[in-house]
Amino acid sequence: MKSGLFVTVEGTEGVGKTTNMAFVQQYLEARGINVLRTREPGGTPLAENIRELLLAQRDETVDSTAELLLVFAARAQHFNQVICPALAEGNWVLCDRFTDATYAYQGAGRGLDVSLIAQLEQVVQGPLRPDCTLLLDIDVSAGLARAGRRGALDRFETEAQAFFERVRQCYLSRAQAEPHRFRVVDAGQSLEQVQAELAAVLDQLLAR
Ligand code: Z5A
Repeated sequence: MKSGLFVTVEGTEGVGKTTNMAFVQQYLEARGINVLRTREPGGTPLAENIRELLLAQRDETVDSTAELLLVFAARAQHFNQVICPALAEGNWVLCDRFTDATYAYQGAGRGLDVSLIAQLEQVVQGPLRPDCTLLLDIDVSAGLARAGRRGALDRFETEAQAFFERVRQCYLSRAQAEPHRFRVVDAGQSLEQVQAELAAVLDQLLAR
């Protein structure tokens, strides 16, 4: 039985998820909330192994359906071993990417059938969805420029700009379709401005 709050953070390349996740965690903990910070793909030893398989550059073409099934295999392990128990204990779970990323990357990016993703979502998660999704949004070129300064690129980061445009549009249309769940933050602003917006959203969540 879930009693904590499930908060996810999403966005395209270079939006500053890692930077801002740390801020969100500190902000909540300073207000007395127990926060379990985790990420997808990953979050357990097995799921982290699957993450390595997914991100590694390789000569072999990765079949998109194989990629999708690996994403959900990692999610099943993480969801059942980590996310659900933490929520049941009353913790807030702060997760770096979740199933919205699958709709964005495997659905819009790779062009896989959205109904297949929805079926797998139902199999793995049942009715549980995030309570709040913080969507950090940035112009794709600006985000790629930021991400490019980090060094070696993983298998996703070598995709063409058009791929990330589709990913971004998918995130924005999901946010428009579910305004009660999503909070869209303009990640092209200065870090101080981004974090001021995030703090306002967190204050609303805390007041619930
Ligand atoms: N994936 C998938 O395909 N399907 C799925 O279902 C899931 C995932 C769950 C790994 O994810 C890949 O998995 C991902 C999709 C796929 N594709 N890729 N790549 P990831 O989340 O681990 O990887 P990431 O997207 O690279 O996230 P990241 O490491 O958190 O990067 P980031 O969002 O760009 O954050 P950052 O490193 O904090 O920021 C980037 C740089 O910008 C850094 O130098 C910051 O100092 C700087 N920055 C941040 N904010 C600002 C502001 N406001 N101003 C100026 N500079 C800033």
